[in-house]
Amino acid sequence: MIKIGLVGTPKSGKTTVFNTITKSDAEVSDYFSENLRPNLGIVNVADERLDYLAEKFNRTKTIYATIEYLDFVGIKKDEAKKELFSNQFLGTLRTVDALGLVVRKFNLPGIATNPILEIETIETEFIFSDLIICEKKLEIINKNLKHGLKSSESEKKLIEKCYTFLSEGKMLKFLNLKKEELHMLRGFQFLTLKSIFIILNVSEEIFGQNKDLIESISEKFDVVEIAGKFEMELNQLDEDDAREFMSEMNIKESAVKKLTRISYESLNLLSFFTIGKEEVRAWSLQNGSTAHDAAGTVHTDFAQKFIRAERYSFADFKKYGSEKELKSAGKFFIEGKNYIVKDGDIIYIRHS
Ligand SMILES: Nc1nc2c(ncn2[C@@H]2O[C@H](COP(=O)(O)OP(=O)(O)O)[C@@H](O)[C@H]2O)c(=O)[nH]1
Ligand SMILES: [Mg+2]
Repeated sequence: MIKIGLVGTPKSGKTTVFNTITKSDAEVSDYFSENLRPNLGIVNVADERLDYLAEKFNRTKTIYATIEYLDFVGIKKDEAKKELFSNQFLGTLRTVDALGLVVRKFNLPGIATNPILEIETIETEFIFSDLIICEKKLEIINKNLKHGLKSSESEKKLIEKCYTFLSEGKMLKFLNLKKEELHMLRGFQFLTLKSIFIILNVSEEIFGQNKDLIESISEKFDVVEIAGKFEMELNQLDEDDAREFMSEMNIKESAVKKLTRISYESLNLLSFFTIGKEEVRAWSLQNGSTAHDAAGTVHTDFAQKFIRAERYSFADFKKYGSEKELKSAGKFFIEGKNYIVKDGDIIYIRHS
């Protein structure tokens, strides 16, 4: 399951956004912002294609792909520098797949809004946090060298390169590291290597009026604009009423849909489907993955005992209507381990 961490400065509306998309009612208050454990919520990835398949195959269960959201405590300026991030906070934060940075563009009494500064603050904290890791690693390497213990020269060089880049105030994701280098760095779980996107949280009165700001943010990051509090309040209403309020405010896509889309985009994910005896199911997979990877996603055993994958595309299924018709049209394919899975593939894994 994909894990998205909601991060940001205190009172940027992280918990409000969390409540909006998970339809929960975690407390939005100062008290809870002292709570170190993040709020957790799981959200289905809506997909009309899967609904269509459930109906056509007459399956009683529809299992959507899911995203887990973690709503973290606010990050204050200089916290990382002073090594004030708790181990628990950092430990959990480092396990997420992508970071959704919630930025405030609504008024709070006595605090001005400055979205660009908020983004820079969090960037700086993450850079510091990674810098400290590099520093500690280099210390260990140098100490080992002094004691005549050899350590990998290429690793030392790589960490030094990262250290220098971070010292210049830049996130590692912009260093254009090679695949092997990324592999070597995997264990460090650097925050600035993670996918990161911006959730611009605005008050409903100014929704849709932030084009310039969004443009300047998007020079560096993917960004979505949502009216977090407004949409949270809509959770109390039934769907038709909520839709009407949304269209009055000219909000065309719900926050949860936007976040799903941007999560998939920034993690470069696709969806494939399986048709079981009782259920249709959607799975998420990184673009460029193979049929063997897909088998492993469904079940570790299926990857080990992989024989072949039978597959057809959703678009073809819609056109031809049945597996039989797909076969006679030559649109039902038998694939080996190395087949590159496409978005919308319907796959059956044959295994021993
Ligand atoms: N006007 C407005 N207020 C918001 C919005 N989102 C959050 N708030 C308010 O901002 C305060 C902090 O929100 P909270 O979600 O607890 O922020 P967190 O500290 O980032 O988790 C609360 O009083 C919220 O009601 C929004 O989109 N518009
Ligand atoms: Mg909060």
